[in-house]
Amino acid sequence: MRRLVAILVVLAPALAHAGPMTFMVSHGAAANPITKLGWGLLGLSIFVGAFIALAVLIGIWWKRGAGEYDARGWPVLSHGRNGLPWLWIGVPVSIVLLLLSAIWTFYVLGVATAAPGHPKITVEVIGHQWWWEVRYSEFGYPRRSFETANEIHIPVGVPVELHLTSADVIHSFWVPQLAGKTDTIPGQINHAWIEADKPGIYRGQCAEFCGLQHAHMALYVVAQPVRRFKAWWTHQLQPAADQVTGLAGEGETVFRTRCAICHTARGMPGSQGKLGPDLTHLMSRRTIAAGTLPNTPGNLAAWVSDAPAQKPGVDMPAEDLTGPQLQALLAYLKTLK
Ligand code: HEC
Ligand SMILES: [Cu+2]
Repeated sequence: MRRLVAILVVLAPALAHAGPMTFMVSHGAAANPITKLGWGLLGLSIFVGAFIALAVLIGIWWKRGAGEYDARGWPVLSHGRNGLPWLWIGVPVSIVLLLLSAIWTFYVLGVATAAPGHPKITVEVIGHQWWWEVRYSEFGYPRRSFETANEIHIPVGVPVELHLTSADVIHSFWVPQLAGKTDTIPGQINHAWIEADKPGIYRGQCAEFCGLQHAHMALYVVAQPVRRFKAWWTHQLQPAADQVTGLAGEGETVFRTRCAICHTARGMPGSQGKLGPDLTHLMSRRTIAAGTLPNTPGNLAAWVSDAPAQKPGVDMPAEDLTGPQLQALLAYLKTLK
């Protein structure tokens, strides 16, 4: 009993809302039908398994030796009074249960793929080895847009349409509490939608093996009340701070020469690199390197000086920066709020 309580205490956060990644509890209209289906089919399977086990046990203990036997002592399949009625009941019941499960599954597939009505917000998500590029753009004119990485903000209670594709190999976008899996395939745009019914941070993960660092390709969906989401949006639209001076100014020069070839700090001339994540608002993100490290000054320094040590195989090279260069660079990165 005490052990059971201990297990429940350990499991509790997984069952509570917006804890670690879990497919057992969902938090939005796109994921709820899938979760219900999952529990429903699990319940049905348990029931059928238990029923069959029970029938077998009854057959063994209760009707043991009750059938007819041939000359060699082998049982003769009974078509008599006992066997046939069960056949007539068992086959239709199985057919009906399987058909209902199939119909339920197809219904859920339909709900899970088709967004309700016209989405107010569309977000482009592009899988890379091994991070997620996220692009937002405004409807209307002028059509301003911004990019971020590994962190998707959405307003609570609003369906958000996702346009999913990949820059290299096939990945799969999966935030189990908010939606089912959708593959990201190079040269093809797949549509999916997510909606969160509660504010919270929902973890997601690439769900299609995509190379060495597949396990380090996480993302977070941050669901916020509409007002806070709008504030975030307005902030993200702003370019990187210009006019940085002092140590950060020196760091900007290092950034321009060593990093800008792969990274963008929007607004900084000559920084339009596309190979790595957009860093314009790097400091507003909770993690770096696709959920691999919390975004702390120490982790940032470790990452910038030797990224492959943190994530072997990554496309970002180890930079042989001098101590002062690294300090200046970090001071500059801190201005990317
Ligand atoms: C050859 C291209 C390349 C160069 C040069 C490069 N990076 Fe990167 N960088 C990447 C890639 C690719 C990633 C994504 C790695 C991942 O998460 O798997 C990345 C990730 C990052 C991240 C984490 C961003 C996030 O939101 O997860 C930071 C910070 C960063 N780089 C800073 C720098 C700095 C500073 C420099 C210059 C010293 C630099 N990079 C040079 C390619 C590059
Ligand atoms: Cu992947």
